[in-house]
Amino acid sequence: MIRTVATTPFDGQKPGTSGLRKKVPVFQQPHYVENFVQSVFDSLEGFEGETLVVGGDGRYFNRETIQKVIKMAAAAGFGRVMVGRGGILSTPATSCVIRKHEAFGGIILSASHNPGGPDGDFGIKYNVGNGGPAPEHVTDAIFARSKTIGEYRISDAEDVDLDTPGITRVEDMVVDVIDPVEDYAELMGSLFDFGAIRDLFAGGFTMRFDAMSAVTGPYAKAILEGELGAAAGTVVHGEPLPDFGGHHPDPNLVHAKELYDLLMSDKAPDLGAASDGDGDRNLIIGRGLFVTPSDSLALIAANAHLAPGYKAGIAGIARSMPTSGAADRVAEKLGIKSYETPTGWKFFGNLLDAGLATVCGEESAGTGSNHVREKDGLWAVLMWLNILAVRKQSVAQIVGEHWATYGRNYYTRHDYEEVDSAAADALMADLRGRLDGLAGQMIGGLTVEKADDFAYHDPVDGSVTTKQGVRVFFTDGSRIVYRLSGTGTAGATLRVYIERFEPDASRHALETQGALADLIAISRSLPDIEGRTGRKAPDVIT
Ligand code: G16
Repeated sequence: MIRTVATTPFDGQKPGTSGLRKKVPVFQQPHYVENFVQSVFDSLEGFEGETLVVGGDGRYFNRETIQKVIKMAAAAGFGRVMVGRGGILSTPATSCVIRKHEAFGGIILSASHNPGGPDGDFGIKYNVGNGGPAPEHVTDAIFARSKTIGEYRISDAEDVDLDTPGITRVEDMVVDVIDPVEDYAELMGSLFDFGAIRDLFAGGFTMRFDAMSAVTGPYAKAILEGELGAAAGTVVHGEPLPDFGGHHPDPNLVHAKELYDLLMSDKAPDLGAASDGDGDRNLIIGRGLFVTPSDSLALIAANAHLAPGYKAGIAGIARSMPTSGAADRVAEKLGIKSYETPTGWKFFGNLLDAGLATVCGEESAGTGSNHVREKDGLWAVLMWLNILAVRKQSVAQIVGEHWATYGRNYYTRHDYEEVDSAAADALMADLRGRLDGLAGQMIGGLTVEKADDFAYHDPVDGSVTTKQGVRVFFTDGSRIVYRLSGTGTAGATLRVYIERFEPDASRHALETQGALADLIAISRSLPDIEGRTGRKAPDVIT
């Protein structure tokens, strides 16, 4: 039976950079999940009888929420829900399933790289029919609805058995429990030269893939160890755990330190890689060399034609504004366009749908292409394996040759986490207020060329998105960017992105923080980070 339940609005159900993210206890409040899911459904039109894809990264509260979503989808009139077995579907696999089965949309339960468990984070994202994150006009409508909601509808049917593949029903709606890996693995097989990668592993190539006890374990085991013949044990932390084993499932040099240390040691395998909570981020480390996500994007763009799915070349490259300009140099050489978008994968959707860009990437460890409408961690790893298999060189040789050809963009991001929100807002407001007067000023030995607050004009739908980050450009081509994260759940996270281009190959082997030392000092003094936030140094450096 379908029940209508009276409710009252909750404050703050505003989707951020990537869906609604809050602490688990917030989501556990009675009606909290239901209010948000009903607000999503109330913001959509034309889904009667259509298919909704549902899955999550397996974190704490995943299964309970999936049951609610299924029962509410039945009450709302969806014709079918496709749900990953065990409630598991990585973010890119969800995008793949939505596209392949021409679903109306999908609900992904994840807070990505944020920690999980009873006191950790949880999240709900809605993806539209192209498989990508809901664009801003949809998330704005969801937020507006959440502020006025007075009731929701839910079936009182028994819970669905999520562990047995096959078809059941809730009310009139079909529930199809699907293998979470199958469609995705098939898509990867169509894009990459699995034969060449098999030969690479057969020839003794070694690798460690750290799934960080998150969603990519089953995918990586099936594809790397199963289809491609990587040695058993290549995938570590391969079981998705509700609390990710107590770690942040964030593939960066801080949270994947064990992997990094291994790759810097004399026991290093040829390649180290990792993915995050929901499988859309990636980390690539060669023997003795970390590849920054910005460089990885540029390298993938320059070498994509080596993979069968991209052999005709790429149409364009898109990167988020704070991502380094390395990819732009590749685009220039290839004679294709490059696009600069605000942070948030949703901004790539129009460019991909319109065929303007083929490869996209972000400094925040996200890389992907037009094969789905999400960034895709395992895709990036397979692309690297394909490139390594064809070029028969080490990661370090490939990166070194890339820098020699295009120059090197030294790049680092400094994060100040859980800063007092009012102090962070004031810091940004002060910077914005000073933008007009910065040009021509000499700071720490460098001269400011121009400064602005990034605004994006979408070339496809004409929409304009403003206030996406303060950019300070220097006359030597260096750049510092300031913005507040849209994915945190406690206080504010100030992100500072620092970049310098170095064309001289004899200066390509410097240590990154040292090579950027003068800019790093300016990045702290210009907005007086210590005075305004009390922080002498960042919490995380990547
Ligand atoms: C999300 C978005 C990305 C964004 C990242 C960091 O990634 O999808 O586009 O770059 O957050 O955003 P922020 O700097 O606002 O914290 P994920 O992997 O968390 O879904």
